[in-house]
Amino acid sequence: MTDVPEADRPGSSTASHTDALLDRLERVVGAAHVITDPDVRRSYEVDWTGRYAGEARAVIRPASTSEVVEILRMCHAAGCPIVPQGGNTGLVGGGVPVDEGRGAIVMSLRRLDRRDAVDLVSGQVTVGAGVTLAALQRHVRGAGWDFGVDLGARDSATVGGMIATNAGGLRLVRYGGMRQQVVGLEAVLADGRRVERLGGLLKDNTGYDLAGLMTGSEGTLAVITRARLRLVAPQPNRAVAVVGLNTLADALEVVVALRAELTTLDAVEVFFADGLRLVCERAGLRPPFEVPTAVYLLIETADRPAAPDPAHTLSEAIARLGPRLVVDASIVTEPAARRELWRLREAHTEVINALGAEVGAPHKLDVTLPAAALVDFVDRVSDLVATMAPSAKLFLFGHLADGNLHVNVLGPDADDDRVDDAVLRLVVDLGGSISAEHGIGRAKRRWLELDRGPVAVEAMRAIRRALDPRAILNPGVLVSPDGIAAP
Ligand code: FAD
Ligand code: 2HG
Ligand code: ZN
Repeated sequence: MTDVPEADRPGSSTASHTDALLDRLERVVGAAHVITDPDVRRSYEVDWTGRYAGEARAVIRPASTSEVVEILRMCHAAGCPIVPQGGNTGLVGGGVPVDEGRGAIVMSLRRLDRRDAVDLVSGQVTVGAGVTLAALQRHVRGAGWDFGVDLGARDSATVGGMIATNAGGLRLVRYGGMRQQVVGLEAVLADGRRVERLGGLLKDNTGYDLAGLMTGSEGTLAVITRARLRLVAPQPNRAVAVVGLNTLADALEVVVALRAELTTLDAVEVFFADGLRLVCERAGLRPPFEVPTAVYLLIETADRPAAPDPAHTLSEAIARLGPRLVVDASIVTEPAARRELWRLREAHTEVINALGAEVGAPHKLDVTLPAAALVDFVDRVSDLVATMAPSAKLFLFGHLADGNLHVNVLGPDADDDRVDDAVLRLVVDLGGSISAEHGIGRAKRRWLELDRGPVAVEAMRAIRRALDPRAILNPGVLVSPDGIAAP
């Protein structure tokens, strides 16, 4: 233990001691933005799936970088853990306080929602960490640009959270993930010192890439307060197809062929018959074909306004694949029809969560496999779950062009991770990654070393120790704080 002033330790013997830090924090952000009422705190304390929950000493809601600086200075001096939180849509339990044991404060960054004018010359924009993805999209589209990352949680997920998790999403095949969009950052270190590089320089070889390091750091290295983001040209000429296939191997053949043929591929998503059935039942959607198929691909192409008819180009490409591969296909261009097809894929997460509310929260395993191992993985993961947890339900879907599958298992208790262990070991054995896009959080910390090896994990720990020696930033997340002098 390092020297935490007695007066600032939560659970100290007198109530006034417990409140001293909160009193000082109230002077920084105003009493209305230090939330201690358990009913109001609750939505900040439970993760989106309901699998991870804890109790915060308070929720604090700063409105500016300078307030974040002051809060961190005080919490650092007091040795009080901070859990940074954006939209709380993360799926690995990294944004909620669980078993901290040190009275963590949740710092919600949502009020950092400033949007600067789009820089039309560079095609970049600077925004606050609390801006939601949907608000960012509206903002930049209004200025004739678009943002390269999109995901189903767009109405709540924030830019800060997306950078902290290095979110991937639905358009990675074309534009890359968050790391590829971040041109610069402003962030506040654990002790309240601010680092900033928001000039938007595309060429900038001046030492370690701090923005790159913060991207994917899951709130363990700094609190991200602002970001400079690269924008992309809008591609409004869109077509969406759902293609029915017999096997995953056929689907992979289709992906290879379409990638070679179409330069306009925006998304290539996969789902399976049982997931589609659940989505149709629970979200009231219509299946795309009269006769179900085993595997479905959702494909979107997007081009500039003057480009040739996208539906024609896509349907010709699908027709060339032939009946050996394609069992059925439906192609649409109208926005409402496109949204309807997209719902078949995007609704998977919410209907699985709704089922989870009845049978127990889903175990969400977001993994990447090398393309050559995907078919083997799907066969083996199905056998594995059927053998280890015969009454469990398994749903698979994901971003096929990226080799990224979302393995959702419903049935095992929240703290029974035997199936998780077996699935993640299989992933590593097949040369994959235990986290494709959601991060490690609390959910996968146990398996980080299995995936990355002891040397890489020790290097991560050393970086963490250097930037946050008192381990106040998200202590239970990503890499074990062992070896760090904990307050
Ligand atoms: P939170 O959940 O609040 O936090 C996530 C992590 O980031 C935590 O560790 C937190 O401590 C840290 N953090 C948050 N803000 C900051 C900050 N300002 N500074 C430092 N650390 C911070 N993810 C994908 O990658 N691809 C998808 O396609 C996708 N689809 C989704 C669909 C649905 C319906 C849902 C519910 C989730 C989906 N997600 C997806 C997961 C989630 O939306 C992303 O992980 C997202 O990036 C989280 O953003 P957030 O603002 O909600 O972060
Ligand atoms: C998606 O691709 C998200 O829809 C969520 O990454 C995945 O629910 C999941 O497992
Ligand atoms: Zn995903």
